[in-house]
Amino acid sequence: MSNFPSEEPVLVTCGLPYANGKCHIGHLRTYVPADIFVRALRKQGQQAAFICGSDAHGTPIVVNAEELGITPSELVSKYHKHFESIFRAMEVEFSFFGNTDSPTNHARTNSIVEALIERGYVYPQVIRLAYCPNDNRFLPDRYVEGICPYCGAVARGDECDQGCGKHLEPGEIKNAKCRICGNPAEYREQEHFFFRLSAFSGFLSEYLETLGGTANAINYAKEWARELKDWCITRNLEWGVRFPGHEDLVVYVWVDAPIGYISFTEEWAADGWEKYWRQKSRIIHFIGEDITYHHCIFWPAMLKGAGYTQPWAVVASGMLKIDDKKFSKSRGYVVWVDEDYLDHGFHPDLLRYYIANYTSHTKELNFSWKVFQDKVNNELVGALGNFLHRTLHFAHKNFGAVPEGEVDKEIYEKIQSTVQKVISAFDEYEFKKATDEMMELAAYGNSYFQSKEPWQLIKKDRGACAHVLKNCLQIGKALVLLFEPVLPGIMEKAWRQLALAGDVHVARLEEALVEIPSHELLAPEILFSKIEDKKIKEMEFILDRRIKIAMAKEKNKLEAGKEKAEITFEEFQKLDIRVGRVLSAENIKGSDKLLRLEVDIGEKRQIVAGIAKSHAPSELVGRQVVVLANMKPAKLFGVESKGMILAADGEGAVLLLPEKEVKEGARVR
Ligand code: B3M
Ligand code: ZN
Repeated sequence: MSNFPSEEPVLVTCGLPYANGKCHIGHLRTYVPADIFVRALRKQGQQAAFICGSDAHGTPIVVNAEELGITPSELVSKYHKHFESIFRAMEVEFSFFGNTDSPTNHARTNSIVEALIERGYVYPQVIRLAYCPNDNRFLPDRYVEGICPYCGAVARGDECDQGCGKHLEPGEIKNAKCRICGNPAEYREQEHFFFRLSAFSGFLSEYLETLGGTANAINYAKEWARELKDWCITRNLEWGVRFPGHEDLVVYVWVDAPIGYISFTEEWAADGWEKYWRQKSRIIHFIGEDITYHHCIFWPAMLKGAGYTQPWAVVASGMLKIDDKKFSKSRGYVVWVDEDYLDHGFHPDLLRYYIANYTSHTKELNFSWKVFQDKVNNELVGALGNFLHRTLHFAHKNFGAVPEGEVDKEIYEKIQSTVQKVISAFDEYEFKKATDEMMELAAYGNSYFQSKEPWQLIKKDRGACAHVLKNCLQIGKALVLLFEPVLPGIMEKAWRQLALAGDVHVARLEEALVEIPSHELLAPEILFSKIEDKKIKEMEFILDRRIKIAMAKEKNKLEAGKEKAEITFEEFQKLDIRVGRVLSAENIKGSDKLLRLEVDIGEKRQIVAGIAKSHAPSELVGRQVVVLANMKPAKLFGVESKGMILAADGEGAVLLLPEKEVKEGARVR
């Protein structure tokens, strides 16, 4: 028995992307499977609303806007548009894509917070908060950096993002430093407001027994529900939803962000939203597993407290890796959906398939261009594309139409059992299993075609050959219906090539068992093409270069940040710095960085300098340079070096020059 269609209305949501940066594959790990799931529901005759929107508030937005010198609202509007257009391009089709700064969300948040206050679930308390005496302000969430009190990792504000992943309450972080000026923070007292999460411990323990979704979310949540701390739900910020009655406070972003799910439903269906949020319904949240606590603990408690319907399932995706390294924008391990994928002409469906099929939804997904190429070439081109194309091509060439005649019972049974397995895999949010089953039907089709040898049969028995092709075309129809949720764009083309009427996105899965009608066929076009090695090399080069640039930046930042200890004038006087003139220069064999120079510094010196990447030997000869003459001699690549050429960090090494020519050997002091 399948879970769908159900009597209760179904609402699927995706975690709201912060509107503060571009969309990368890490985001898609949640959005693509959610979109596949919704399309699969519709294929089973289940109506479903699909809701998402930009997360416009909180310090992730404010800090980034401040760094860019624009207003939070400008930042949000820029990235809101960006996400909308990427989702459209990736065929992630939300019923509604809202913005948490909308008047509806302000109003809904107010009404929920007021309900919680009225019911006694919110109380004031004076707490100690990080405060920067230099910038004269409190330091909420991402404005502060320090050490996680639970695991000792470097953490920011409200989250131990590099270590244990715990949510951190204001004031909890150790060794707090201001992120604006870098100075140590002080602690100051102020009144804030708390949500009485601890009062929901009993409710949550029971609720989590019934909550559906993936085990990675539910099991963790059950552990956490045993011991709950109240949550501080107010912040000292200008940008956000005002806390009722307090002009200087806004609500914590994790209050108004999930409420966005409700207000977007309201904006989408003004009269219809209550059937999802006030009555029995199936609310299914797709999220990244790092925000499980917010969705399985905090959010259901808030909904319960304010009298709203709680989620029916929480589906948490595992994290993303790039080339087996932890995903990291700052370290360059990132694949941007526009500039690294769509802009290179890759079809969105290929990446959708990769995301669905690489591994189970709850496991870590590794993205590498090589594996991407293999999966596209072997599975989409080699199995699915091959079957559809050879079938269509052969049928068109020899019959010009879908042949008349019956489809074998055995073929229907195979299709039927595949459909069943795919549906039960979707019921368990097992997108890999579902797509593996679909691919298995393509493989079955290929071996059926191969074993029947229609290219021989056509010469001997045209009728028998037509029968084989009819069976293949029926399998083709089933494949297109099955794959539509995963490959909506390409399956739309295939549907037309099969001369099928109506809209493939609306057609139901049960039609897979309805005989394909004998329409005329047009010459089929190629549906999937192989990705060349050259293209993959290019993509790997782009990723590699980004990682290298990020590493260099990181190194420079570290070095720039290192304050050197003071020295005395006597210590400075120990340096023998002189102006010299380059007499000769040449590359050193075996090294692409080093040059061997002969420099006149009042005496002739041989110096090895690491400047080959930025300077050709010929452009150096005759130039004046500045040399540290009493550098301890060293051997580099077997060449002795007595002295060091001075240069500034910049684009490569930037050599120092005296303001005007001086005599060789002139001292620098
Ligand atoms: N904006 C993004 C994240 O932490 C955050 C999600 C909100 S969902 C209500 O993944
Ligand atoms: Zn930690």
